[in-house]
Amino acid sequence: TQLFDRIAAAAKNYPKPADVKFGYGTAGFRTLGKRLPSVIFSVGLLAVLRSQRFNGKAIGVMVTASHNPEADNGVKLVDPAGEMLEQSWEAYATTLANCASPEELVAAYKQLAEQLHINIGAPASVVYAADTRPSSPELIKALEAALAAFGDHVSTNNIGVTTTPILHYVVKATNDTTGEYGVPTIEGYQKKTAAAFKTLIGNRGPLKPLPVDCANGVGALSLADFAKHIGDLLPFKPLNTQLNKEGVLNYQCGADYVKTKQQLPPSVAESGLLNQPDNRGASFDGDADRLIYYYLKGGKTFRLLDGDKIAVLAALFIGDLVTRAKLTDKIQVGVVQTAYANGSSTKFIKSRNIPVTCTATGVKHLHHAALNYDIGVYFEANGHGTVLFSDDALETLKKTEPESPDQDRAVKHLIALSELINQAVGDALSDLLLVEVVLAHRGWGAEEWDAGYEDLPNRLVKVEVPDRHIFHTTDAERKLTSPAGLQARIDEAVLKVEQGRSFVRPSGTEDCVRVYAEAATSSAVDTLAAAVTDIVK
Ligand code: 16G
Ligand code: ZN
Repeated sequence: TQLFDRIAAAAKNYPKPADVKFGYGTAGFRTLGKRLPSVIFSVGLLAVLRSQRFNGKAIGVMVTASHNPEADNGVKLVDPAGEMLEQSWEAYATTLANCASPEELVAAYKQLAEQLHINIGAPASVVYAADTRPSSPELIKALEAALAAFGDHVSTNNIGVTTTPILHYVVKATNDTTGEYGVPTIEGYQKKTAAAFKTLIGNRGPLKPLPVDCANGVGALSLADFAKHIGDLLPFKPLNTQLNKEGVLNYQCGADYVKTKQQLPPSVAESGLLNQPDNRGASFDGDADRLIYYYLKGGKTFRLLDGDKIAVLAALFIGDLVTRAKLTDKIQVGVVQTAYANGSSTKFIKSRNIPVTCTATGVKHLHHAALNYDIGVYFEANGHGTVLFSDDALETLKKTEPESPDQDRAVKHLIALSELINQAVGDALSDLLLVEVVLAHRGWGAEEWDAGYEDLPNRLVKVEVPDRHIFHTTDAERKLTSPAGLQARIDEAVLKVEQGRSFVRPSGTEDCVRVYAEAATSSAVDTLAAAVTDIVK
């Protein structure tokens, strides 16, 4: 009861704003930063319970709102293996966050512990970090106030201001009792990644300078840090690195800007760094878990190299390495996409005999499906993704006794790739290094990378509807089951255009439904998108 008193006393400093209903969605809690202190406090309590549920393994708490505007903030929980919080616990997070008073919060917390048979006096461990948002320090204080209420039996590790994927890495490394995954610090991450990168580049460096738009976010810090570990092997030209200036985070820059607007950030255009034909550039989002590449074809025309292009580049390269390692019968490489993946990319991957799985939108769904392959490449078109190596695949690689120098190199490169690529979550920095490794090995520039397949013209339309909750989907969100009759009408519209494909799903992050359409020509896709939008309205 002393514990409950301490929690209640601390919670008094973090009253829940009235008239707000919080929900733990696909990306955790996310709203205006100033509304969030009470939410973060409740997340601290839940993190402790979650850790106790795993006998004291470390749980991660990341304070970030990714690509959202600067005034927003958010929080996500990270499970022991470095993955997103298990879905069944999202409802518990929502329950605690919506308690109207300290008394209600304590009662809900107590009830939850009883229901889950968790001993609230057991040891727990929480690792946390924040991005560069101005509201983050206040929110971290709220988190610490919740953790402090538990006293000594909760150990905490504040890793400071860093990227979302580095926090995931530290959680995974902290809980890895074999010690093989890596040293559980930011520096451990940087060193491990740099060592793998050097192995993979070998004598192919130094690479051409690479402009990187850091969205004026925390990626600028980790990029600068990382650069120190690799010397001039890959000279970065960092852009949008202003971390102390108000109002610039994600503003007219970053991966989300580029993907949504399908154009260069003005700052990147003005830098002139992309004007030489074949110079590639990259953009991170605000917490550096999303990556988009691009270039100007012939020094002029903007060309997007998005998550689909990265998935294709990575999957084909890894597939070739597996062949050269003579392990095609033991290691299956597969790709996981969502319905937003361009149809051309899916067709292209299948034409190379690589299996493709389609899942619902949201990282946790892709991540889960990727675990079914020995090496699972997963990317959302928006640039979030990674490559997962199963324990079996790693074991097979380590056991292989190569019979030729080429086989030996292929095996070593696959092992180094598993160390380069963040095994916990999508990571803009490690994905960028993956892209650079493949381009260096292939001897390709952006244009050759882009040449594999041509995207079908596509449109994404946001439609405001009176109630998005009446929209239900099936088949990885590719078909509507309700409202009744809508899907049949969409099917009809699709049949009217060449190479047509369209689907409708309720957004998980905004109050709207999204219409996606693609077709053989730009005018056909306009027609299709307009027709489906009309059907939905
Ligand atoms: C969230 C998801 C992202 C997805 C997006 C779709 C995570 C960490 N993030 O931001 O993967 O692409 O939602 O948004 O899972 P929507 O539901 O509004 O279309
Ligand atoms: Zn992000």
